[in-house]
Amino acid sequence: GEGPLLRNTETTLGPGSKVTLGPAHSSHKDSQQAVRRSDSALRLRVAQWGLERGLGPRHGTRGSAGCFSRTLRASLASPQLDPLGLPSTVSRLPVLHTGLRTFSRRSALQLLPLGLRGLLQPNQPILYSYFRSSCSWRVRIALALKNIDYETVAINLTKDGGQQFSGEFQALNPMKQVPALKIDGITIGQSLAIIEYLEETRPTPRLLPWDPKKRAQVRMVSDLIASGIQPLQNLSVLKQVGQENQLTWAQQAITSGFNALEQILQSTAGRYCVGDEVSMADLCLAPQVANADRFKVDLTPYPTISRINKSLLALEAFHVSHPCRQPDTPPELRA
Ligand SMILES: N[C@@H](CCC(=O)N[C@@H](CS)C(=O)NCC(=O)O)C(=O)O
Repeated sequence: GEGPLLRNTETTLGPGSKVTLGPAHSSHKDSQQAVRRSDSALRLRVAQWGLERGLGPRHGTRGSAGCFSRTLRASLASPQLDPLGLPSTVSRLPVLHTGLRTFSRRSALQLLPLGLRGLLQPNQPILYSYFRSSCSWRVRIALALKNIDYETVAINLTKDGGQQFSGEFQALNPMKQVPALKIDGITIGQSLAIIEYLEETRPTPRLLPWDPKKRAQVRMVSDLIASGIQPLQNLSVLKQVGQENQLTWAQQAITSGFNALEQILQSTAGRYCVGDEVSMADLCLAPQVANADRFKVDLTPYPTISRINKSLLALEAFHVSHPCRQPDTPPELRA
């Protein structure tokens, strides 16, 4: 069974995503004994800790669980306790989790205690995606930030008259649009619904701020792009507009949206769209700027949009999910 330390340990996710452990370990000596007595119970506890926070099986965070375990063991064996009597490294777990994104999948798996490997059966999500689709890119960024392993099924929007129109794909997404994400036994269409689902089931790192006002601002910026700009310059609309009008149509849609967005961001932005934390709004922004580039929109009137976009493109999650680095990116567009 569990040692006294483990039985008494409660974890909660507080504001600012800090992890706090409830009843403290009675002493460092107890902690060490608990580690010796119940290393396997500790592993289970760690697995449960991760599961409660949506970091468990199918979430591509196998390495995180290993990292939690390793960190816990290391910290329990170390004399450095914080003022609450908690191993100081424990309270920094989410940071460590975030840092884990630098591990390769293979090495992350190696970190996992053997006992957990059996628990964590891979049941990988499938992303139906097109390399150039800005809405697919939004979701790819979320998956990368949250360190979720997934498989890409490419839906080529132009080949064969558009693979989104195939009966097989329509069964998955009757809107005949990418992205769609098959995850946890359901298939979800609409990029923002997908991102919010990921946020609710895999909350680390968070993409919606705790503060309701900031959260509203994140949703305002996201909706401005996802409802106010992108649909107007989407492929199906451009087809209706006709070849000769496409460029001016798309430029007009993006420009009028960006005029509003630039003004809004001047009051909401820090380093990113809302304050200094990457949020869902940023997941919408960078792909929309890429579309603006494609349609040769002059970005000089949008210094805030341009500055934020530059910061975002420097982040690993935006880099790996970029249209020029996808399994279906044609060789001539690869970078
Ligand atoms: N609101 C949807 C929009 C999806 C969408 O417009 N997808 C585009 C690519 S970014 C698409 O599949 N277009 C195919 C078409 O227009 O035929 C979302 O956010 O997921």
